[in-house]
Amino acid sequence: MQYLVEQGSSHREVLEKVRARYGDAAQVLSHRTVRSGGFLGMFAREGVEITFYLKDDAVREGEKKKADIEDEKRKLLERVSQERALQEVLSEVRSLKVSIAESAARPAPVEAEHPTLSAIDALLCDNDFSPWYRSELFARAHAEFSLDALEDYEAVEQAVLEWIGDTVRIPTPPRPVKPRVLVLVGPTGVGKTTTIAKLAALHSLGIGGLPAGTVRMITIDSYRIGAVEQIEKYAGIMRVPVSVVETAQHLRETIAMYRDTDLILVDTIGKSPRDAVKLAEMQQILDACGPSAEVYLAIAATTKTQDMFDIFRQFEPFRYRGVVVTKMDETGRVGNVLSVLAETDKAVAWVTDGQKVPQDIAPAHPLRFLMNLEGFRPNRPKLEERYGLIPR
Ligand SMILES: Nc1nc2c(ncn2[C@@H]2O[C@H](COP(=O)(O)OP(=O)(O)OP(=O)(O)O)[C@@H](O)[C@H]2O)c(=O)[nH]1
Ligand SMILES: [Mg+2]
Repeated sequence: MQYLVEQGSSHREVLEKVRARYGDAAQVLSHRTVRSGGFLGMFAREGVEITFYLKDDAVREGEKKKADIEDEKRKLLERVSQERALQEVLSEVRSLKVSIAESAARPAPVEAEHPTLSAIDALLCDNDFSPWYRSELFARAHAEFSLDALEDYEAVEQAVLEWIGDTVRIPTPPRPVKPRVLVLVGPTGVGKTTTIAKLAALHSLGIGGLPAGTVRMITIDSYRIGAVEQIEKYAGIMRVPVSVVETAQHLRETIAMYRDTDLILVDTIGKSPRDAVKLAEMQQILDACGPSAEVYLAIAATTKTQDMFDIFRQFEPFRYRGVVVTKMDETGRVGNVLSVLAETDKAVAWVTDGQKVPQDIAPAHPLRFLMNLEGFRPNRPKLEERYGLIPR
């Protein structure tokens, strides 16, 4: 225990000093009268000296407080460093997310270790083939080519082109019905009306794989400014009649009225694939076309792969029997179209490659895609042997 001493002129003064400094912890042990000051024992003044000690628990209390403060400090520091660590983790997670997104955008690495496969992989990337499609091709290349065989670049390139061509599925000819009702759905501005006009012209002339016959166009697009004028203009040029309808019921009646027509082509309003309400209205329109109506989804070749997947999925409830790929002339890269078609197992019925009506449309054929691929050198005669000549 530690003893402490304090002096002052009176007992009260000393006690106040002690209390002020140590509070209740100070326990007075003794006090005595002392003489202080003066010179050689003369003129000294009388005073009081108090001896005291500090209570143990007070010391402990003090120490505890000190320890608590230290503890608090330590906890605070820990919290700060945890917080910092958390921030670091969060920032790492953020950068990881970014790099995952980037690597998803970038084609995934495939096993393209052989120079031939690396070169072909680079071409596939250039042509916007999806990572899934590329990895399928490479799995097949690994299964079918030995290391020696991979040395023959042209043979591998040719085989890959054939495998790509094999994934292009053309719809089987529909059951003959009269009238054949063909409906085109799809996002806004992809070329539905133009395609309807092209098909109408081909059919009335009996070219492009469509038998000659009577044709009528029906449009339900009376909302968009200029939509009716657009199709009426085509109708006038090609001498194909057109009807404008406004409701599903009106459409049903119009189809019934023209049941002797060979082909009725129904042009619909462009739908944003995100507009669920409008898509529901579309279902009523399709129901009005009858159970044997053939629905085709028009999609622009310039659409980004992921958007194309979304569009295919959004229009899925309409059970389209095939796809029309439009605006093929606007891109040299059709790997996106081929990947999405293959991945969703959809058939492609026609391709369009320009604004001219009716010239810029043709029935789909594997070679139309294969001959369009950037950087590949397709052996046309060999491919024609496999897929037949491109129909005119
Ligand atoms: N380059 C190119 N342009 C095309 C093709 N098909 C259509 N277009 C053009 O694309 C634009 C839109 O065509 P529309 O036929 O009006 O498209 P839509 O899908 O009917 O549009 P909405 O009815 O508004 O949804 C027009 O300028 C067409 O000339 C094509 O194959 N290639
Ligand atoms: Mg239109």
